[in-house]
Amino acid sequence: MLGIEFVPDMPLNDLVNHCILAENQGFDAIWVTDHYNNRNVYATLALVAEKTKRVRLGPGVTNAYQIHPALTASAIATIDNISNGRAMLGIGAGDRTTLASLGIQMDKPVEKLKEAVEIIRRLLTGERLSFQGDFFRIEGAKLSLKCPEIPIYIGAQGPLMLRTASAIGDGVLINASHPLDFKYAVSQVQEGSPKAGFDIAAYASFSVDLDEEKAKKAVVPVVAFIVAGSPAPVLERHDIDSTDVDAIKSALAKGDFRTAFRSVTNLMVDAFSIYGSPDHCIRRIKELHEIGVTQVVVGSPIGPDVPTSIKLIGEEIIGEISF
Ligand code: F42
Repeated sequence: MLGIEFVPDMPLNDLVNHCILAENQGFDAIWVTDHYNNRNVYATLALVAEKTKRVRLGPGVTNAYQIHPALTASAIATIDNISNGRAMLGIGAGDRTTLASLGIQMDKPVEKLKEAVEIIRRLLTGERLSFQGDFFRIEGAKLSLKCPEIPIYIGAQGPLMLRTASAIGDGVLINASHPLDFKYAVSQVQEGSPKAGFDIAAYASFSVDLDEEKAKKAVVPVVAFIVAGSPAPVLERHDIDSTDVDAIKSALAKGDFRTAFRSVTNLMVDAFSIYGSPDHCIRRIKELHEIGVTQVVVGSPIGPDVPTSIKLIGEEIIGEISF
């Protein structure tokens, strides 16, 4: 399965046009990111649902710190209604920096997510729910619509979250691009005894163009931010030198993007993105599939020119992917 990620930081007309193009080019799924500073994820999804016919769609990913699970259940059920049953829900811990900027502390993310997912699932079945958890207390809540079939995907990178995703989810969205990271992640997911048909999605930073250098240039800024936010074990897995990482972090902290982007090494670009010609991207996607990945989500930046890259994926890549 091939999905695509859009960040609603652009005029919605543009985003919707990209989605229509992606659907016409044969993509199976559209994931819209959720950050309060961008256009609202459900308003965006409602518009995309209206203008598309076949693709599955959902937030990739929302969280239970900013939005109560009952509201998430109601919002995704509404998207399911508008799209005639095409909704999927991506939910994760939430972005630590974004939460901090709203004064929200991310305590016990795994336990909180488990409660949230249970509440969402039960409300989506139409149950009148009373629930006494450590984080949420609910007395006789009931939705006026029910959609028990909506698949729930968990955004996960850490070992505990990956194992939890396979225990409570229908799929997992793993923010990574390199086979080494997926060898590790898939082993963790398998430890959690995933149900049959569990979808392991690679939420990858992706840039495709006929000109490899152009593809690389487009992905470097994204990689700089990924490197700056990656935990030490992930950087060590790729033999990335901590002094190289510090150079990027301090430049980003000063707002010196030129220096930050110039400090991104080839090793970093290879570790944290899938980029280059269609043939190279096909090889990488196949490698991930051999490890156990069942959906690749083409994530930011997609390419130096988004519509051109979507067409290139439709014309040259999708036909070569058999899962
Ligand atoms: N975040 C957003 O805010 N918006 C997005 O649109 C978004 C998209 C997205 C897509 C794919 C994806 O994989 C992630 C995405 N994210 C997005 C980020 C997401 O919200 C999370 O920040 C990210 O997935 C967190 O990754 P993580 O699996 O590493 O989990 C964190 C919380 C972590 O530290 N996990 C550790 C682990 O091993 O899994 C363990 C944490 C732990 O042990 N917690 C315990 C507990 O109960 O939670 C106890 C600790 C305590 O507090 O005492």
